[in-house]
Amino acid sequence: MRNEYFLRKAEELKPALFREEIVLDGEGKPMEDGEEVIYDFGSHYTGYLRIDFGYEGHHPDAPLTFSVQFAEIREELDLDPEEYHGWISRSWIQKETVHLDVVPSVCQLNRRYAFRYVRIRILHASGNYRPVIRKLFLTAVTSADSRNVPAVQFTGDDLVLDRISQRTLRNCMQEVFEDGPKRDRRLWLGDLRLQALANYQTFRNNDLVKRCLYLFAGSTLDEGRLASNIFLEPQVECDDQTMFDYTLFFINTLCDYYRESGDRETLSDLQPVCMRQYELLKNCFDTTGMIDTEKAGRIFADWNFELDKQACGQAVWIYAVRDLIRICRECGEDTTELENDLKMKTAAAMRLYDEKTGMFVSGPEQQISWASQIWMILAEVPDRDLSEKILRRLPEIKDAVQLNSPYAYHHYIQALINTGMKDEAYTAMHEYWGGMAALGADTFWELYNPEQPYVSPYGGLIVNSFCHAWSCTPTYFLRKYYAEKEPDDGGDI
Ligand code: RAM
Repeated sequence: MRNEYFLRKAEELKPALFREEIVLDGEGKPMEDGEEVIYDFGSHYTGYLRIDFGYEGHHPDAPLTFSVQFAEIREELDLDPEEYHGWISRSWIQKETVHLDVVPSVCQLNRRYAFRYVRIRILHASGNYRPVIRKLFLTAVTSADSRNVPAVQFTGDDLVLDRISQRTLRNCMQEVFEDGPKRDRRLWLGDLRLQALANYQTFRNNDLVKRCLYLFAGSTLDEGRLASNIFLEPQVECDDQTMFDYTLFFINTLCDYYRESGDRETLSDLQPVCMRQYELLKNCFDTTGMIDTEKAGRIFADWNFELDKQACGQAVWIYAVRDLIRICRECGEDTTELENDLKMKTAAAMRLYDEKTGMFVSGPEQQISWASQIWMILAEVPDRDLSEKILRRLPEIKDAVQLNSPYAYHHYIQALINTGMKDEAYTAMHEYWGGMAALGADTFWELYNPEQPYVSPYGGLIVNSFCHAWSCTPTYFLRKYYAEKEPDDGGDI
């Protein structure tokens, strides 16, 4: 379903991109067939590459063919694309074979790439000439305006995390908040929510958040259900997959946006979209208010195939409906039904609490996981004392299903902060994101588990994204909770 009014609003908010030119000198020496060279741009960029080829010898009498492979982290270059047999397309691998008909000339590669390293391998020239790489020109693009970032005097490891986070977000901020500039290069709801939070503390491009909200509202599935992600080209169209939690996060993202911007017009335009999601998801619960995971369909929560998602689904619903009530109140709507429903589903959620273990359990196997505890705490199902007990005990439960993504880890940090465990949150954040920094990350990664730093849910590291915006939230935590700042003046909700 298309809503032209919403899509027009989104189109009007399309941002201009800032460009930065970076030039590297080539080797400047004649290269043989089969010879290769790796260039390092010094940090991660999202952008376009041109390669200036000259030659030595006679006038070139045949095209030059070369391969070019881009890598976000150095380790990626050691992986052979031919050995990738995972379940998402190998077309994401940033490697091309190029024919250059005219030598000397500057070869413009058409795709936009996400990279720090580039490997160029000469495949075939001819007996007449040997190619020479003279220069590489990178045009980096972003819609993030660094001049908007409030000055905060961070030092030491805080400074490191803040910078890497900002670079991650900046390189993902294009015409929308992309999940990752290498893959999938599009707008996902769960990612958007976290990017928006980091953006409010840094680049402060509220209009980009607004644009993304209107894009989701402008292209929905049957009956107005919000998709988990949106394609932009050749025209805006939502993906046909839905995720229970991502659908609900539209509500939280709108509520946060209103809190920041005080933009009433957008709030009242989109409040009916939020209510529609609430209506559509009603049939995902049984008569006692407990989620039926068959009916709820896919719940994301983390990249972890072991994780039972029942408790997470129940809690995310509660977490979202709390914000839905705030939105509806602000719009002058009656919230009695929502409040009663919230009470019932919160009581149902408490039935997942197991006195024996002192933990929330999930699914038929009564699984204990970090994600279930975290989401129940964020949804304020347990009170503060119980939340604290759970969070203190959790690390001792060795077989509890762990967290695999910075996305899931973000929620752990937030749960600690909400429970008043600010010091523990700070330490955990530094250990986790600092672990990636210690491994040389220029931008934070899509997946990271300290026990298995190069974990991939896709069946191959080569398609992982190493600049993934859902991992950019240390800057949000540091600036919101650990730095001295002027008070906010957004909407009062
Ligand atoms: C990944 C995307 C995105 C995430 C989904 C669920 O493929 O890159 O970040 O939201 O999965």
